[in-house]
Amino acid sequence: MTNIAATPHWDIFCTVVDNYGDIGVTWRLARQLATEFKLPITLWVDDLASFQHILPRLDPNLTKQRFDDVNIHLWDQPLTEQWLPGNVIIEAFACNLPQQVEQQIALLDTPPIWINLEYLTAESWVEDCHQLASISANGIHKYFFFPGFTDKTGGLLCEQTLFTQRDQWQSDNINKLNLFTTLGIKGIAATDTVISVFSYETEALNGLLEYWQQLHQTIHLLIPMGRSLNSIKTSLSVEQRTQLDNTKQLTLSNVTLHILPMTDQQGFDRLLWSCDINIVRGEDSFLRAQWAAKPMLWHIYQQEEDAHIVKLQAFMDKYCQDLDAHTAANWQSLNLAFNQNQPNLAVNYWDQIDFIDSSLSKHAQNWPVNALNHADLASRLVQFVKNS
Ligand code: TRH
Repeated sequence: MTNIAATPHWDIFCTVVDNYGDIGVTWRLARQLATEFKLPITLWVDDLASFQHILPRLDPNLTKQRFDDVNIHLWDQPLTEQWLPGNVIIEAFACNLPQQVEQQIALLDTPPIWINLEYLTAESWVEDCHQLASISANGIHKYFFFPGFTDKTGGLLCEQTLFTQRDQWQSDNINKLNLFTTLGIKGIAATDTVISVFSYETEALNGLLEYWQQLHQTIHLLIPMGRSLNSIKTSLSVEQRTQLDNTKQLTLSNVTLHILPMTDQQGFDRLLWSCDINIVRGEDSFLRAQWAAKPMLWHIYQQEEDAHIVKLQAFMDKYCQDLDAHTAANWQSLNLAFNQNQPNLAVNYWDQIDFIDSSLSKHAQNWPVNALNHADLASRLVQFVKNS
C-alpha cells in the first residue's frame, strides 16, 4: 500500500437529488465546520446551478471557488479539480463517492475516516444504527451518522450563536418590518398575521387559502418562488394569476399573497424568524422553522409506501410530548391533513388551533433548547472523528 501525502482537511460530497435539501444541509454543515471549528473544508457539489439558488454569490461556471472559508469544488466526471486525501470524507445521504476517490482511498495506508451522513428522522431505530460501520467494496470502514433528536443520535444542525441572533432579532418588531421592506413587500403592519409558505404542491393549501379569506384578520402569505405557488395558482383566475406574476402581489379580500425571490440561507432564517407561522418542508427548512421558535406546519418530502407518514408521526409524537393534549391532537391532525392532500380536514383543524400567543406558540419557543439536547450535529461529528 502507498500513502499519498494527505493534506489535513475534510471533504464533503453532495449530489443534488432534487430541490434544495441535500445542498442546503451540506452547505450549512460545511460552513459551520469551517467557521466555528476552523476546519479546512472542501464541499464537492454536482449541481452548482441549483446551489446558486441558496448561495446567490456562487458562480455556476467555476469549478473551484471559496465562500465563508469553505472551498467549493464542482463534482464533475472525471473530476476537474484534483482530490487529495484528507482526514475525513463525508458522503452525504449515500450519494456514492466518485469512482476515482474510492479507488484512491483503497490504496492508502491510513484512509480518511469515511462517514455517510444520513437524513434526519425522529424514528427510534436510528439510535441503533447511529455510528455503525459497514465494510465498503474496497475494504474500508464506512460509518453511518444519523442526525436525530436524542443523545444517542448525531444531533441536529444548529450554529452556536443562532438562538442569540434569533432572540435579538425577535426582540424588536422593527427588524421584521425592515426585512419585509428590503424584500420589496409592501403593506404589512406589525399586528398583521404573517405566514411563510414553503411547501410542496397540496390541495390543502388551496382549502386554507379559501378559509383564511373568511377570517376577520389581515393575513399576509409570503411565498418563495416555487412549488407552493403551483398549488395556489390552480385556484386563481387568469387575471389574478397575471397580476400575481406581474406585480408579485395579489390581494384576495383580507389575504395578500406576496411572491418572494429566493435568498441565501441566512436571509431565509430571518424570514422564518419574522413570520407568525411557518409552513415548511423537506429537511432543512423543517429544522430551521423549529429554530425560529414559531408555530409551524411540516410538509414532509414524500416517500414510497407512505414511509414519510411514519417519519412525520415519529416527529410529531416527540414534538408534542410537552404540549397540552387538545392542542397536540389538533396540530397533529392538521399536519396529517396537509400531507395527505385533504383540504376540508386541514381547514377544520386549522380552525381549532390558536396559533398566536397560545400554548402552541409558547411550546414553539421552548422546543429548540430541549430538542438540541446539549449538543448540535457539527459538535457531535467533530467529537466522533476525535474518538475514531
Ligand atoms: O428543497 P427541499 O424540498 O429538499 C428536499 C428535502 O431535503 C428532502 O429530504 C430531500 O430528500 C430532497 O430535498 C431531495 O426542502 P428543504 O430540505 O427544506 O431545503 C430547502 C433549502 O433551501 C433549505 O436549506 C433552505 C433553503 N432556502 C434558502 O436558502 N433560501 C430561500 O429563499 C428558500 C425558500 C429556501
